[in-house]
Amino acid sequence: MKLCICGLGYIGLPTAAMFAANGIEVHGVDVNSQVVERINQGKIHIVEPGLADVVQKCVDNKLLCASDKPCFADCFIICVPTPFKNDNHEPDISFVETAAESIAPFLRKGNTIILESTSPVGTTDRVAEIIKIKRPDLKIASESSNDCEIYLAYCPERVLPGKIMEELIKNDRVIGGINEISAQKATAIYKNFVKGDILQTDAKTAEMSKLTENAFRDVNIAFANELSLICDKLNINVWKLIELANHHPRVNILNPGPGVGGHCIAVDPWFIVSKTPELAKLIHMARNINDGKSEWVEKQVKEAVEKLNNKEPKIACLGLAFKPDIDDLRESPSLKITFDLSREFPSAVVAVEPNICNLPESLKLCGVKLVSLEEALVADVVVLLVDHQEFKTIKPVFSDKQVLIDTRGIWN
Ligand code: SAJ
Repeated sequence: MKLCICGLGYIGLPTAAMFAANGIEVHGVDVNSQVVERINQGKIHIVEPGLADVVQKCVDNKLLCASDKPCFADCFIICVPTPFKNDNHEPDISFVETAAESIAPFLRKGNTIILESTSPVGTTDRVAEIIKIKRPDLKIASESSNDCEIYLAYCPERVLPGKIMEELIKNDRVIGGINEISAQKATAIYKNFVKGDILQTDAKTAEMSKLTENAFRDVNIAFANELSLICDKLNINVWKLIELANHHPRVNILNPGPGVGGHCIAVDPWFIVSKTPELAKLIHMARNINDGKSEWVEKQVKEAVEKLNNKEPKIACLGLAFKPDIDDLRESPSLKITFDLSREFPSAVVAVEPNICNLPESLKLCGVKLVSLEEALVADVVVLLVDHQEFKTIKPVFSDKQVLIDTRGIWN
């Protein structure tokens, strides 16, 4: 069997490597020529534990190669991004559409197409439409019958960044076929490395299931963030409260923080909201609560600085990544808070981020300095934004004049 995987990012590359490590010939496609070049040298362009070794071995064994164009294969997997179109959080599926168009000339009878990109409900149908237009000579899977020449299924990824290589193998997977035979064909392909259960359904339910999983986590975190505001008002430690409540056998509340970041939980719920705005009230509200939490933290810092009555206050922001122990700053609430504070208090902000060597340009331009933890801990206002291991393992003592704003509850 030969696979062609379109999109070699955070999901496409680990998936390509996993298939290749299981003896399947994989042809990866990416529009970024530097990414293609790096992979063909056996190197990787993202940080993910355990991935580099597997890619190196598979490239050496000639089971994995990359190119800017698709090729003939037995199965095509689409793992391209689905960002927002505009500030209204409308999903942009144009990369999926372009990928579908690009593989169309290479399709042959008996091929399977699998969409993995997180997508609004109906996107797999849209892929079917594109292929039908481009290849009228082939019978594409349709809902009404199992009689087809091209099989098409939706199979979302569920892996947690930082644990991708482990979770790709052990997590259960949902596979939604346009028709039953497509779900079966796609299942057979993932069985090459997935040890978890493979649960078959239709394409729309599988699309909605991916969005539901992330929206569920977003709503749970929003509940925790709302509790954190209420507890602040009532002078109750919210982390101790949640710990106690979670002792109930049917309660499992997540942790509050400075807001929700990353490319999944803060994004996917909007795909539900934009499809059914009049119905997705709770999901929409959760998004607003989580985004509002970052503004609340900024307000806390501003109030603390005002109270200091110091003409040259120093503010230290601890952590810039979107979650602990990674170097990923994408959609990070900590990065946004640090940026906003540096605009409000020019030359007053220093940052600590143990997982990066260089600050992003946006922060440098605002005069933010990357400093050591030791240097940061003497600032007038210390804002703990990410519960990195380096911070969790210490218990600093602050003077009466210093203010600590601990958004993760590790030094409270
Ligand atoms: N966060 C909190 N409190 C918590 C847990 C998380 O504030 O108790 C924040 C984090 O700090 C971070 C954000 O939420 O800013 C998201 O982090 P995360 O670890 O919850 O999730 P992601 O975005 O790294 O990965 C999620 C996972 N989805 C679920 O757990 C339902 C992962 O399994 C998905 O594959 C991934 O989204 C994806 O690609 O969709």
